[in-house]
Amino acid sequence: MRPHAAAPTAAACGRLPRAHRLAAAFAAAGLGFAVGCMDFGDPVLQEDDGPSADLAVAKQGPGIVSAADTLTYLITTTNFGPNEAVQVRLSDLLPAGVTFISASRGAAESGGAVGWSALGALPSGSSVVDTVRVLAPASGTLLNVARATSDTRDPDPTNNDGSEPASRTATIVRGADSVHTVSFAPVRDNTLYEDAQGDLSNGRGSGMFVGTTESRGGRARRRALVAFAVTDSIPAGATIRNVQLQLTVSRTIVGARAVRLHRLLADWGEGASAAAGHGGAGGPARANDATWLHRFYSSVFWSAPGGDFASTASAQIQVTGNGRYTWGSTAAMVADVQSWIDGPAGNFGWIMIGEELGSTSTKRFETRESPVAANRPRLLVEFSTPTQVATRPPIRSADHGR
Ligand SMILES: [Ca+2]
Ligand SMILES: [Ca+2]
Repeated sequence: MRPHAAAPTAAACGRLPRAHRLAAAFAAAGLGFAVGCMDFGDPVLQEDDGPSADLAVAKQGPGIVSAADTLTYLITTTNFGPNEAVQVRLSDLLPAGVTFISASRGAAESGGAVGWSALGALPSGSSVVDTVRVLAPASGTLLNVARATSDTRDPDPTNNDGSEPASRTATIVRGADSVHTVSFAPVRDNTLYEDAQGDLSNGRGSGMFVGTTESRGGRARRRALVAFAVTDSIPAGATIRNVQLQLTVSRTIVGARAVRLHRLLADWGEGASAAAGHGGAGGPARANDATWLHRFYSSVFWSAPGGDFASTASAQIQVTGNGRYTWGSTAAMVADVQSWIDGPAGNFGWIMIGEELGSTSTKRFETRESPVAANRPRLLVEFSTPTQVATRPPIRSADHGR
């Protein structure tokens, strides 16, 4: 008694081109049971050579799986007649790297191939469906090929010798995430100097200023801007995991003061301005400089003087004397950088805001123009990307009309 013994299906398989009959049998096939397909209309010529049976093998498997997933392959062996096929032997050459788990009809694996015991006979118009379960490796593209032979003469071996696309499946294994860390220098940095005329900036200066200072006889605020081209080294689709901003204080006359980062909401520029001396008073703004009033001097303005930024700070630390300081990683900084990867058009960097309500609080940070490279701002980002397996290997695309 064969567990695969086929019953004719209601689907009318006869008088269809063979490719369609195969598809019909295939579509009707479910996991672990057999289907039949009877009464073909187009005879295969075999006048003088005795009985013949055209076996065909079709294969199904998942197109993509994750590392260590279980894959189930479905193999349909069909006899397109005209006679029964005797001693039908099926084998499945497993892809390198997979681990065999089990197969239908108790078939065993040996030397990387699964071999089924011969069927005594497969009637014309019948199909048998077999399954193979394996464990996927960590990565790679898995090409699996099935073949069937019979002691009955096969007028067309090409549809069951494993060479046809229908008898082959390719599965891409999506591996575990890979993690990368990259470091960025700013693409621009500048200082907004509070000033009624909006004509002060320091685009080319080696310092940028944060906090409140005494200027022109009154207190005035300073805010620093810094932006990084994160999409230069982080691909679309990456997941940001950790973000740290490092800056060096090179001058201050006060003790610990809080300095916050806020995500900027509008673009801004760095022109050719350069402040004299230590830079604390700013210099004449030049074309495309950011100022307290301008995003791009002298014709493009912030919506609000002092910059357009998210109201909630992304990070805040206490800054004391000269030295290197690190903001983050915080969930908000990670979200900021993720948003710049997902939508590069919205990447305007951060504004740094100090304590602006009390007494003098100014801190001078080194810019990307600092003569000392180690003192320049750095952004460190750790991200992960799904491991990409290149492409499926070329599989014969010609169908040979079958
Ligand atoms: Ca054949
Ligand atoms: Ca600059």
